[in-house]
Amino acid sequence: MRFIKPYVLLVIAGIFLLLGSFFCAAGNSNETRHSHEFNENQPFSFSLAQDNVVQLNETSCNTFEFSILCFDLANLHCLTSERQRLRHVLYVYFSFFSERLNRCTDVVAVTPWLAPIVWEGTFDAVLIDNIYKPMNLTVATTVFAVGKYVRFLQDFLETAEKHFMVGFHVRYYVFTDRPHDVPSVNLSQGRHLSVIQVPGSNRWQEISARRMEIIQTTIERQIRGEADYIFCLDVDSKFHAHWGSESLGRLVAVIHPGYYEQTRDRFPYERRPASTAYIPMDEGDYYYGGAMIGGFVEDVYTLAKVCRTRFEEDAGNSIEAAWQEESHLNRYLLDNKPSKVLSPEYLWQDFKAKTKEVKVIRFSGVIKNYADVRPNV
Ligand code: UD2
Repeated sequence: MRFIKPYVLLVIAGIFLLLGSFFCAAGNSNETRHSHEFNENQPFSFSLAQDNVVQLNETSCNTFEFSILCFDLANLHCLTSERQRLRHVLYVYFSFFSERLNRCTDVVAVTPWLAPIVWEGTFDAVLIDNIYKPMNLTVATTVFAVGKYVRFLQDFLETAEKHFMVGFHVRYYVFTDRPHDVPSVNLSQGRHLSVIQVPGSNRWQEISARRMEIIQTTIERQIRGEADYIFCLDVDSKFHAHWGSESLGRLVAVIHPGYYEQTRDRFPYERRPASTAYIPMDEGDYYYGGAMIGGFVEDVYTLAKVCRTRFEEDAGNSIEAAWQEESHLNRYLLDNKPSKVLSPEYLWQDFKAKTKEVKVIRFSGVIKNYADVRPNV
């Protein structure tokens, strides 16, 4: 030490001081950059209040979808112990800025009453599954196969096993006058099938229309105690791609593929004021397909009961609505707005060429020879 001059010591100390301040500055700038990125990814803050209502401090296209998701979750009366987990999941969901919703361009993804319209690219299937799967839900699925329509059951069930509510408990209720012709299809674990015998008819209009009555009475007798949600589907159809928990909601309807590009004066609503299904020319939201209704069991129960009563009232006045129960469904949904609307991806028709908005066909009616399968023409 005695050979080191004091000025050398001063130079070494200076170097250490310089290096120290350099590392400090670098550390701070890293922190600043990191917190900037963090803010960019979290442009919204929210909190779950006691009633699971989410409070947001900013709005965007995504807010619609997000608030409706929360609305449905609130309806499920999530347990308080679940709230912390939901807070996390909802945040992650909210951070998911889907390209289609964010741009709000080629399709409208929300109704004027702020219900989501479910299109491919507007949701994250894995995230939504992560919310609903822990709830241990059972989904009832009703399907009518009366007369020759029993021939459609095999494809319907086999494709449902591949694509429909996979990973959920599903209870199929098959209504038929030919129980012995119901095919045996291998069902995955947690999925069951009940066959319920119903009378045949020599009028297809009656078979189609009586579905509401039978759904109503079967919910009263059986389904109410066995399921949380219900979907009522046409049997002459096949699943082609994922149909999952993104479709769950309090009251769910599907936009008919034949009318999603039409203005409402072109919708085939019942136009005769004498019918209880009557919709004037200047009213109506969408033309909903009768091949799918869904929602909470109790909400679908009320829908079926009201439509059945109105159908019978019309029959008493010797009037049958233009498209039987589909006309009554459309009148009901005009007064009782669905909480979720499925795009025509969830109800396509095989004879119809795919359009550019429809990225995925999930469920589609097969081409059938009406004269061959119906009891009357
Ligand atoms: C339309 C609707 C259908 C219903 C009907 C009203 C779409 C795509 N389809 O279909 O949901 O509203 O118009 O009249 O929106 N069925 C039998 N046996 C029969 C006849 C019918 O089981 O002999 C059942 C079967 O489940 C069938 C459903 O009723 O899927 C509807 O009948 P449809 O498919 O013949 O009616 P369609 O194709 O005109």
